[in-house]
Amino acid sequence: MKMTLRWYGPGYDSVSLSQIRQIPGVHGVITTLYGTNPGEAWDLEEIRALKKTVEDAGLFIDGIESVNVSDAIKTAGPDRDQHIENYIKTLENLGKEGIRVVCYNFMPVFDWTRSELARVRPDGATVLAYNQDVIDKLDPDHMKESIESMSNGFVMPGWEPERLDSLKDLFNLYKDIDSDILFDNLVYFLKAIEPVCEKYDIRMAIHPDDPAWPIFNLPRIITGLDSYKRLFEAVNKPFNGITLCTGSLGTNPKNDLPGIIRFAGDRIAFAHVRNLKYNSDRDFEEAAHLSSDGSMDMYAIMKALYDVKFDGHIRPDHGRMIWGEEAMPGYGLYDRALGTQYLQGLLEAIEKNER
Ligand SMILES: [Mn+2]
Repeated sequence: MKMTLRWYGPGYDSVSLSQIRQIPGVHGVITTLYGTNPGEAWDLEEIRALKKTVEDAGLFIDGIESVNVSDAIKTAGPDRDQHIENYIKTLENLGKEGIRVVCYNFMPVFDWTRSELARVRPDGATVLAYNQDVIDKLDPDHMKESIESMSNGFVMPGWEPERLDSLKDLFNLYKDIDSDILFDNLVYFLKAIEPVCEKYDIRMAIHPDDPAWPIFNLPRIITGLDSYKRLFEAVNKPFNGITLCTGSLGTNPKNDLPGIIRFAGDRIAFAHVRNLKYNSDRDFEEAAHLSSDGSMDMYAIMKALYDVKFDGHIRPDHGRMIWGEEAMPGYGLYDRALGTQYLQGLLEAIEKNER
């Protein structure tokens, strides 16, 4: 397992590569090419320049999160095949630069959804939180404003303003898309990119839906064990992998995370490991990575990853905002750095104990 940190690139991230370089055990970053829109092909020279920036700082690009899939691909719109061709070009360019893991998601309209970006916890830390009653009362058309007003002036990943400016049109695109159609569109996409992934040995790592149930009447297809059974059966090839994200799958307390890890096994191409605290079945908040701060057994999660011989890249996920840091909610330096140390500590203990 190689420890990484998500990094949004110069001009977008409050955290610098030199800071990341000083976190013990961190091998590289998970990043993306900002300024590109879903559906466009990424330029080889721009990928090279990003790679050089990261490598000059003594780190590696250990994976891309994300190459976003366009709404035309998700809805089988008129531009679908052109966008897939562009996606293939992007994968080819990433493959030429030795980048082998690509995270993506197939969520309609909204990426991850939270009702609060700065809920205050008893120790004064602020965290992202979700309350179903608040979401149920919310007009999805105003989701953009509500997220923007809470995001400290940062552009939140998945909530790019250009896209969300036309929310009504977006909802319209999905009005006839149920979960079976969405799943078929995912399979169509995967089959189309299979040859380029196999040529360059790229593993596609689909991120689970967050939260792991339908919201705003939009379908969700990657929510737990049954989704993975269906996904692996539909495209039974090693390139068709997953991002094991405990924070997203774990939004549903019925998801047995170690069980899912053991089922997915070598299809886990990338891992996001973090903790959540459930306050009720309608309300949860993000917690420190430490097991006792939340509701998850982080030891059991790391042990399961060890047992399935997961040897890919792992990163802590959303951190709490602590020590007065000002950053994109969930993506400050301090708490995620603490997370890397805790997860590596668990792993060292597991490895030495097993030897
Ligand atoms: Mn995640």
